[in-house]
Amino acid sequence: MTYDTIKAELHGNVGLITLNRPDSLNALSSQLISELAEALKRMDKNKEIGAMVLTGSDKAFAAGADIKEMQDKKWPETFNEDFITDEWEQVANCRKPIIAAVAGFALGGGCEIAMMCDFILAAESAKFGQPEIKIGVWPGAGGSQRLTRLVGKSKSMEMCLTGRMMGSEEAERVGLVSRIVPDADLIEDAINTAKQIASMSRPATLMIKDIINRAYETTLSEGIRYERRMFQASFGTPDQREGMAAFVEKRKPKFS
Ligand code: DAK
Repeated sequence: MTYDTIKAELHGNVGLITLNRPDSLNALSSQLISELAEALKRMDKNKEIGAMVLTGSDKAFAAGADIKEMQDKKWPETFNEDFITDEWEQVANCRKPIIAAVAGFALGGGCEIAMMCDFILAAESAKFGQPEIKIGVWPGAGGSQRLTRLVGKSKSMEMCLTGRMMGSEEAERVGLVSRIVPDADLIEDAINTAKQIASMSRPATLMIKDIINRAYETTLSEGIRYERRMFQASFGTPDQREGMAAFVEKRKPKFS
């Protein structure tokens, strides 16, 4: 399948999606978001794929929603048509793990899309921000909520109220990104990390994503209870028997 605003490729059992509107720093137009949602849905359903990587260019992961496209919109049309909601949420709704590989700008909706992924690998050049305040609005795709949960109230308030950008070192220090890698190694590192995940037991990867995300939606005691029940259920999978037998027999597991 080919697209106009993104590239979608397979690297073995990993799906790689590259945002591809270089003239506008990968501004997230409605066409781009539709194509991204479509490609992610396909990859999520494709049994061959175990994990996905979402990336942009070396200049920009994405500089936000397309301001030129949305500048003339009016309320209540935005409200009545639930302005660009469904397809944006597809990133967060994938069941398989998605890694955001971010170089350059990840701003506004770009930062929000990166935070919808399961973790962020940052190139040294990465810059994150929620600069909507500078154009007279505020985050609309989860930025105020996800950024606050990831980096805390003080940092999130400062970022959203001033629109300042956060570089990769600060982003790693405050827990927004999992690791920093040299720009030249970003894609290879992200694909190798995704391949490592894709080589594990599929039910285990889906379950881990599910139980960690539960931590954001419930109390500690309910989350622990959910994790325990799910752990008990792991004994119903062939991969549990294979993984534990392989450990005892000192060999590599062959997950089904
Ligand atoms: N939209 C449209 N075009 C953009 C753009 C954007 N967000 N960002 C950059 N571009 C375009 C520029 O207009 C320019 O185009 P030409 O003038 O060449 O035609 C080209 O990309 C290169 O940009 P610059 O010339 O500005 O490049 P610089 O290196 O000087 O500056 C920059 C880079 C990233 C600092 C700057 O471009 C910038 O500040 N960009 C805007 C960043 C921003 O404000 N982002 C937040 C947008 S609001 C929602 C979902 C999502 C959202 C809301 C609701 N729902 C689900 C309800 C999200 C909202 C947003 O993201």
